[in-house]
Amino acid sequence: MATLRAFVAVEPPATLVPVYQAARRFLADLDARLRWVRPEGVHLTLKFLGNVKIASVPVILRAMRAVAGRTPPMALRTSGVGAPNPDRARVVWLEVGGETAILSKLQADVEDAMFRIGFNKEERRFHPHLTLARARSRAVRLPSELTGTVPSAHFSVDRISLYSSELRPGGAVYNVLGHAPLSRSSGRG
Ligand code: 2AM
Repeated sequence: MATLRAFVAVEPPATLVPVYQAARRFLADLDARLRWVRPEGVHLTLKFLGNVKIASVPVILRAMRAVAGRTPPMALRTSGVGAPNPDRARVVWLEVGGETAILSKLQADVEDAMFRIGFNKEERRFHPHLTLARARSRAVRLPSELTGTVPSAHFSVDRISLYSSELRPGGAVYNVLGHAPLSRSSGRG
């Protein structure tokens, strides 16, 4: 049966481009050792699904819409360049701040909804981030003065998206398969 590699994520904000460019300038010395995500491909992953049957896409979207329909929109911002392990970084990301309590609840609800339709639970703790680049081969050491070196991008999130990911030699190519709108009438007050 035909499958595709899929994940659930928040789309990149348009306000990200100058921040992305500033991060890239800031890490210019490491450029040869990093493979940068295309700016339009940057996303905030909520749930990596792996290979899914194409026939399951409507089921996944229905489950996403049920969760999104009881989640309010939220205001987020990027808050500096970072990495899980800055001394031996395999990925470089932008930290995400703002209304992350709503985001974390959304991520946990997506995780539960996907588990109920047959996907495995993610073992790793959720850490809100936007991956900008990955090390080409060996891990890189990031400069120590990371925070405050790039401006913040402020953005509001009013939907989540189901993406497909096609692995190509030049890097993954992402396509949006469908959206699930967050509900203004849910949550807050
Ligand atoms: P990240 O960059 O936010 O960490 C699409 O492939 C996205 O799913 C990636 O950008 C990555 O998110 C996440 N991802 C990829 N492979 C994964 C895996 N094996 N397990 C968990 N998440 C993965």
